[in-house]
Amino acid sequence: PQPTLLADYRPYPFTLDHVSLTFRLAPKGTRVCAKLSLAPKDGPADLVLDGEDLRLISIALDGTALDPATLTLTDRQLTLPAAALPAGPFTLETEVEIDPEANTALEGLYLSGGMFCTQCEAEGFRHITYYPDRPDVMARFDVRIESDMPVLLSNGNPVAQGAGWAEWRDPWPKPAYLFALVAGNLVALRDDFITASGRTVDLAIWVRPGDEDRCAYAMDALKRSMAWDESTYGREYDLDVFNIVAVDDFNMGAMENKGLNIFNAKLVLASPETATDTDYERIESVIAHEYFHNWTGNRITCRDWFQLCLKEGLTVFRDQQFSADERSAAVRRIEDVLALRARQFREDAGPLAHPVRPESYVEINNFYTATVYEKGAEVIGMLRRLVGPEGYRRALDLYFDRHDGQAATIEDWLKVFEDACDRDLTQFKRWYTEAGTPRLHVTEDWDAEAGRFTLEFTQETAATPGQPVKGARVIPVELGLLGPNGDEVQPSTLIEITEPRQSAVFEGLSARPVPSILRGFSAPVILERETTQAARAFLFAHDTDPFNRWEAGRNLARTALMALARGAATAPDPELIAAYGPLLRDAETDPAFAALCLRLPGEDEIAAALHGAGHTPDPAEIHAARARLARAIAQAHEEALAALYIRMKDDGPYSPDAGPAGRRALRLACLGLLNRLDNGARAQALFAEAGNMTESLSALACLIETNKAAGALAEFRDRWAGERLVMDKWFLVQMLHAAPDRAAQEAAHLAALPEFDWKNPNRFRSLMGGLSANHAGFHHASGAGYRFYADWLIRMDAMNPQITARMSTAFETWPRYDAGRQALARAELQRIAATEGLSRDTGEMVARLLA
Ligand code: DPP
Ligand code: ZN
Repeated sequence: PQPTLLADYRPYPFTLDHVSLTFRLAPKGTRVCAKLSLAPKDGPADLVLDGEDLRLISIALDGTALDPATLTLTDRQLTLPAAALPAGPFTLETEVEIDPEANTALEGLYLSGGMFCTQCEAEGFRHITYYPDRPDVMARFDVRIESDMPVLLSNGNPVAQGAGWAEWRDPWPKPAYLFALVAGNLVALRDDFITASGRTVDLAIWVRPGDEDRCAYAMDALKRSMAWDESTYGREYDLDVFNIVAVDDFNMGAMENKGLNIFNAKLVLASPETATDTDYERIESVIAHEYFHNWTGNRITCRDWFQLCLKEGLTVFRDQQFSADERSAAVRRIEDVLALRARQFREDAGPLAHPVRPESYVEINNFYTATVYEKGAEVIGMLRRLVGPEGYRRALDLYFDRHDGQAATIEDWLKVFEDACDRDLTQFKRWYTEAGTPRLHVTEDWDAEAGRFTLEFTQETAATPGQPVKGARVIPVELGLLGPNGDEVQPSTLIEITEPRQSAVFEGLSARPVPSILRGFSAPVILERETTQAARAFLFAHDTDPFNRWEAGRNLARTALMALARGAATAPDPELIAAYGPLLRDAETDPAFAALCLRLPGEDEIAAALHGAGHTPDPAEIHAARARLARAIAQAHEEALAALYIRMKDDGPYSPDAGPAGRRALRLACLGLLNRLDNGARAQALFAEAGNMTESLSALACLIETNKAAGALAEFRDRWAGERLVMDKWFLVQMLHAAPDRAAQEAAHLAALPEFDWKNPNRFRSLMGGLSANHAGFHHASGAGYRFYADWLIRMDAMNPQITARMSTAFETWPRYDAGRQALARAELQRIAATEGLSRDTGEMVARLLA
């Protein structure tokens, strides 16, 4: 298939003012009537409408049926020649038939558990009707739904309804990807919100009967999000109603359709018994994310899909700001950076690397990536740092003023910063156009006589696919200097690196300082410092910037693990083990922070670091090194860990708030280490008494690791047999913690169980995602992990290409490993590539993985 190129963008030659849609819903034969009010923009042009898997029943121009001979119909488009069209405005009416029941790809209109629902981003609407399915065509929608389902929902405000029908009108022009329709047997949790200007908005979260008592947290998060967007960005909601629907079968996390957000059920439903603290935290941030899209995405949308980061990077940045305000900012920053490194740095370092704003795609669904989302958010964080909070607010106000109602570009976005802050962003724009994670190398020089401390920075970005040469980036580096006793001798200051090589000089110092560089992770770069474990331990104990304090501990641990894993050290680093002493003594002042410091770098992170340092990672050795270090830490600090494990116990009623969740996180981090010594004894007791899913699941993980889980797993399975979201966890935890030598076998065993409803994306992701996250299991030298995984990708591709393509990214690190593993992985990718009838989605991914 031909790629679509950014350089080929042309405006649509027609305006589409208004569309009216009528749906006669039926599982097999749904009829969709569409009436489009079109007008040529500048003279005659062919009218090209997108449409896939549609059966055209009738088509009429200005009320007169069209002779089928006048139109060209392919399996992707319907074209009416310019000569057949009037010179002025006209209406085009079509009726098509579609088959929601057969729609296993879950794009367009489909059935989930007996309910009709839609997913139109990015190009799902063309599976519903013939339409200019591109984000720069924005129209007002009127929708009529006819169905015997009790609840019938669409975008905008309700107009009227009766037995078997309902009508909706969305007053705000929108692109088709924001269209949504839901029809089902649903119940609602209702509430309302009064906006800053005093309008009442009716809020409802729609779920299957029986789930209504699991929506309170999502509703609370929604109301807090609405208030926050008013107070922080001055953005008010703009419809009379806001509806959220929870759906069991969903390709993504959630979708910001105007006035009718559709969510993967796992990001709405929560009770203490069924959801973990992490689930609650994610629900809060995704509810916020989708709500924030109302302004950043819907009121201002993207001109074309290359601009996806315009809405996603900004909206992720906004949801991160929201969570930081609602919870601990430092903890949230550390979690965001962990996720960024685990997913985005990994992507940037492999065959799938692409710029935040790509320039070419075959299937746009393949670009809903960590680079577009998370790096897109980092780029905005850097902009905010460079222009300051006031400059940022001015720029955002200008953005909303200037572009409301438009489909905008990254150029438009940067221009508002240039205009509002009087700054040239030409060089900064490279963050959007060039892929790859810059390496920022720092050396120190201390001139004792002059009292002068110099930091010399050099930056370099490695080649990525299609981009052999990179320019220097603008890198905002927040840094401070600490004196020998831990006092801050140079408070945090922002240095802008713009050159390939640049230095920063600090005068008037009485002793050699220890620099704390890249505070708050002020830029998404890999910082390379020539430093010692002792200097790291010093920062881990004294840094006044919490992010860098955590970072120092992480570097200390990663360095020790790398040495162990490649046999360069024979025993765990004593400097590291000692460093946990003060941390544990002080842990209660910020339990969530201490819990993060106790978490050792994961195996994939160690593998990436080894590869980055020029070594070939051995997954089995990495696994062993990590186990060994954890055990050594547990042995050295057993008493302190055991005391904290008892003191962090919460006897009150469960609350998902940051405070109690942080205490649980610390307690469970202690459990994870103690489990290496007590052979599952504490985990056994905790599993028996746990009053919430956070504790149950951690206990279960510990029991699996100590090979004591048979009884607990059976009990868990019996208790939660009817709860899909909980059973997903049951699959996931077993795969994450399976012994590497048995992981593929274990996966095959789980996949053969009747509960493995693989067509459900969440269930499939639990098992396959769990296997690929089991680093030493997936990358087992036998190739059994690769083989099993590829078998299932091939099977899933015929059912759901989008999920398959997304999951194929498990292979993106294959060039890191030894020749044997490379050959095994390559063979599996080639086998997938050779599959007959492979989807465009997966075809593009495996081609890039093999390039
Ligand atoms: N636009 C959706 C989001 O919020 C896509 N899943 O990220
Ligand atoms: Zn989004």
